[in-house]
Amino acid sequence: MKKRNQHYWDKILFKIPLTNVTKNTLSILKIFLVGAMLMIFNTSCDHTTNSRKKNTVQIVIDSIPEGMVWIPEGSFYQGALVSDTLAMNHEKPRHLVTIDSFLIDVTEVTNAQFSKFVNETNYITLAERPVDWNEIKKQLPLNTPKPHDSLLQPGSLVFRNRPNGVANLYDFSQWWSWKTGANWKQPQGEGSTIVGKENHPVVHIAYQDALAYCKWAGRELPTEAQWEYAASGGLKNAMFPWGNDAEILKKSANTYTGIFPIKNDNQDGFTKTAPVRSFPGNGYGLYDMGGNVWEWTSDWYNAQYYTNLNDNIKNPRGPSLPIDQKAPEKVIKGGSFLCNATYCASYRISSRMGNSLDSSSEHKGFRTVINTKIKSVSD
Ligand SMILES: [Ca+2]
Ligand SMILES: [Ca+2]
Repeated sequence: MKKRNQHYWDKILFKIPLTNVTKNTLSILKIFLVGAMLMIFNTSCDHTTNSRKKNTVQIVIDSIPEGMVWIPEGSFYQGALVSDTLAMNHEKPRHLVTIDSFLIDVTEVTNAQFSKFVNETNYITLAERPVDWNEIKKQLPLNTPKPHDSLLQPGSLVFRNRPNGVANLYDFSQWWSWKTGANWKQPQGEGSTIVGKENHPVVHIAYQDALAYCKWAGRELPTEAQWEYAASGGLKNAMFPWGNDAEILKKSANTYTGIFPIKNDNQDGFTKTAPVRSFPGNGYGLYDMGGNVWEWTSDWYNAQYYTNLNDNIKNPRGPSLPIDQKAPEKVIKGGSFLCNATYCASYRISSRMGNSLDSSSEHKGFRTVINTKIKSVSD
């Protein structure tokens, strides 16, 4: 499948000056493309559906694969602490969850790891794929005009500081730019490179890219509950992966220090991604659960999901459907190098955000899990 979908059209609708086509025409295009995307998505996400069923039975393995740690079964409270003044409504109410044991990557998937996958499979990420107009127009009204070629080039979203300030902190298009040529191998667009960044997290990863890697590696994406349980590192009532001390943020996670999005003062040592393991691990030995790059989970996003849950649920896997099936979103967790307390304190464990499936950007990656029981952890 070589198609660009919703986020591509979001970009040309809202980010790129319209030339040969009118905005209204593009709006119509978008509506039809979202519908088409849904059909495509229903096929491409069979893995998710299957894993939902399959995951009720854990596999048994003999030893822990390199680069993973075993998270013991247990119970925890998912969602925001009552004392968390930064929490949003969709993080509430806090509810008791029981989780089976599983294995999770110690770090975000790195460029080196993703390179190995690509070298073995020749996989092409969504951000690298050109828009195939001949394919897309089959799903559009007859005689829909072809957009200008400049709007059909592969690319992704790249952050830019706005030293002159912004009108508000709601309109993210003020600091995101659609950049032709931006992808996991060229994180900042044409001319940039990952040479020397082999140990940085891979970025510009859309949901289906993460799934493709998981399939190749024999892994899955974590559920939101698994991710949150792992992020706590075994701590009870912790707001952050390192505890409750917000004052040690710059020593604990790669975020945006300074005045977002005007000036990054670089107090934590990194303006973009940091090599994984640059900051201390949490209680389970997991790195960058707060900050560095956002991480995909397998759960559909629904802002009301927690309000409908019973307490003490076991192995929750999120809503059965996205809240908006025309614009389906998955939950991403942990925040990124662009998080800042004044704007997006998503390095908090309970923080969550919905992200459209085909949206990629330079601050979004993933890590994987294996749902497993181990014969003997001491083997
Ligand atoms: Ca930083
Ligand atoms: Ca992270």
